[in-house]
Amino acid sequence: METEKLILGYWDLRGRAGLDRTMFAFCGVPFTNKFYSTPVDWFGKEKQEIDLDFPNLPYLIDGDNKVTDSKTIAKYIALKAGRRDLLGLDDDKKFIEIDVAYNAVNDLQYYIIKLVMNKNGDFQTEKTELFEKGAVKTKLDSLSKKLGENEWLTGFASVADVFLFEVLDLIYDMEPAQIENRKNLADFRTRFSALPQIKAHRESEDFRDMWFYPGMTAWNNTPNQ
Ligand SMILES: N[C@@H](CCC(=O)N[C@@H](CS)C(=O)NCC(=O)O)C(=O)O
Repeated sequence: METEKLILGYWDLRGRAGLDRTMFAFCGVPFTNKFYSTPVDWFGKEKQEIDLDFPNLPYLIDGDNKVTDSKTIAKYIALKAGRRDLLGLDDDKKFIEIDVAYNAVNDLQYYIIKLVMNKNGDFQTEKTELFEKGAVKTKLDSLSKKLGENEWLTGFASVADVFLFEVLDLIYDMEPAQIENRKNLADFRTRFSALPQIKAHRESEDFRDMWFYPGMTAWNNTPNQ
């Protein structure tokens, strides 16, 4: 019987590791956060010394298994939990459908991260463009259409739903109307966050609600900023 908890290394915030923490909670896999509070904590020494093929944050350590990339870590957690169904591994068609949806959500996250990382750009103008006419609008509309009246994005629970929740929650914190105006996405977000294991996680010490470090991005957790 394994007793050692999996270790998730990341900054002391939500960021990209939110997906993995939510996935741990969704699958009921215990884990320990290893927080890096300052750049020097990670870049100073540990990044050079840690035994990872591609040193980065987040990383996951499970005994001899060492994994990087937030999206791959989420898949590893599903496997660890014996939830191959969450990856569609029981059916080729499902596997592809989930992966397409997972990557669509990844695109959405990419647009938002790119926007907030551009500290010296015209944040308000770029945000309005992206949200009202650009790539964020298009992708949210497609995700809303794909979800339709279903409970889950592809019709059955998958890793794509966990990622969708994370990114919808980020957009909600940034611009609540973007989610509120798409009723099925708003209902999905409410439903997912009310799942007992997700609610418990969000009230636990493992949860972080700060998306980015203040001062390092064009946006921090204030709605409509
Ligand atoms: N594709 C990677 C991107 C990882 C990444 O960009 N990590 C950022 C934080 S979100 C970082 O600060 N990495 C530390 C480093 O570059 O060593 C993932 O999704 O995990």
